[in-house]
Amino acid sequence: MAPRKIICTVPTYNEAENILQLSNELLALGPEYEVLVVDDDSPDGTSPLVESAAKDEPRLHLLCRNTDRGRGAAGRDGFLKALAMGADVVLEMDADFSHHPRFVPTMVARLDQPGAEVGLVLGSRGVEGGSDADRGLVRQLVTVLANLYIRILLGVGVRDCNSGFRCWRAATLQAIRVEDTFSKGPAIVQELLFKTARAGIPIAEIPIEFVDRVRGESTLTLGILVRGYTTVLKLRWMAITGKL
Ligand SMILES: Nc1nc2c(ncn2[C@@H]2O[C@H](COP(=O)(O)OP(=O)(O)O)[C@@H](O)[C@H]2O)c(=O)[nH]1
Ligand SMILES: [Mg+2]
Repeated sequence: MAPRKIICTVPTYNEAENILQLSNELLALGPEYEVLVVDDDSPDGTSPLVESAAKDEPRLHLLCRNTDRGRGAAGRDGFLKALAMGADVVLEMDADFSHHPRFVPTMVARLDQPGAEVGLVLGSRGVEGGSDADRGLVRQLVTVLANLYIRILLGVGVRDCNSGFRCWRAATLQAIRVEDTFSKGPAIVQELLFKTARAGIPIAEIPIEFVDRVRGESTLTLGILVRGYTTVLKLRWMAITGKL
């Protein structure tokens, strides 16, 4: 197989307790792996921590952002930088070990599988062998309904529409014009999924075991969740009116 560059992009906000261990585990997957941390100048000093570790590790990179804070904007900038660095494959994942590095090689390998070529691989809780964090019944119901809502509204066939653990062929990010991404928050996950499906690019799902974060705090709030669901409506509307 031709040598290639696999860049794992990790958006961070206050992940000083997780980021170095995560990047070490990712870099240990093989010499073709690089890590790009996209930090929004976290008050807990995530950026200086990564900057200092990167001095001794040429495969570790930091993109520190000072304006336009948000999971979506950071995700977009991470993708753009990874493309500019010459990545062939780009991963996106959370810093909190909810998305475990041990699943990454299987996701990357799925891109190489012979047969119908896929352009995006999802780390999925919704396919056989995958599992979600141990949550109460209400949370599980919300997840099922949210996936149903997105699948119906956006007409995408995948089981885990909200997974932020993804492996992209660089060509897919270019084809969907990732530079035009407008979601500032976590709704970027649905926006890019929709754009990929609409472009007719085949998507595969690989089962993962999703666990809740152990260290640090989630930035997810009810407000962010609701905004995400209105973005899904907006995406549908844009598609209907030909603005997408
Ligand atoms: N750069 C950046 N990263 C963020 C922001 N908000 C969340 N993140 C990161 O995005 C990932 C997912 O966020 P998390 O708080 O774990 O959300 P949850 O998994 O939905 O509870 C984590 O790696 C966070 O550090 C942000 O505003 N900017
Ligand atoms: Mg998380």
